[in-house]
Amino acid sequence: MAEKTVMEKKTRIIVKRPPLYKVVLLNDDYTTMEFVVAVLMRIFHKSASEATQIMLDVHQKGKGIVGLYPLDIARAKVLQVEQMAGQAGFPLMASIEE
Ligand code: TYC
Repeated sequence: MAEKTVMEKKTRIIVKRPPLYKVVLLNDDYTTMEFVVAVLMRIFHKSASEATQIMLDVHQKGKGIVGLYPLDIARAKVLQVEQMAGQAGFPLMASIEE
């Protein structure tokens, strides 16, 4: 029996990376340095030394980039920071920049 000829259309799959947004941590006068380091380790998976460096940078400059994430992840991180800070009674804030 003759083999069937199957014409297959080639499909080109384009995988687009989502745009990334900066999660920025803001300095304040009340949150303890120790707590900021704990937030950076817990929520942003930084090592103790990375977290300490970022915290000191934010403390000195007023704000600093913590990481780059797709928008939904960035929003979730900001909420987690505010939730963890609120529970501990600190005014620590984070924001998102393009
Ligand atoms: N400025 C705070 C202090 O002197 C420490 C601090 C650092 C707070 C970074 C917030 O994002 C921050 N205790």
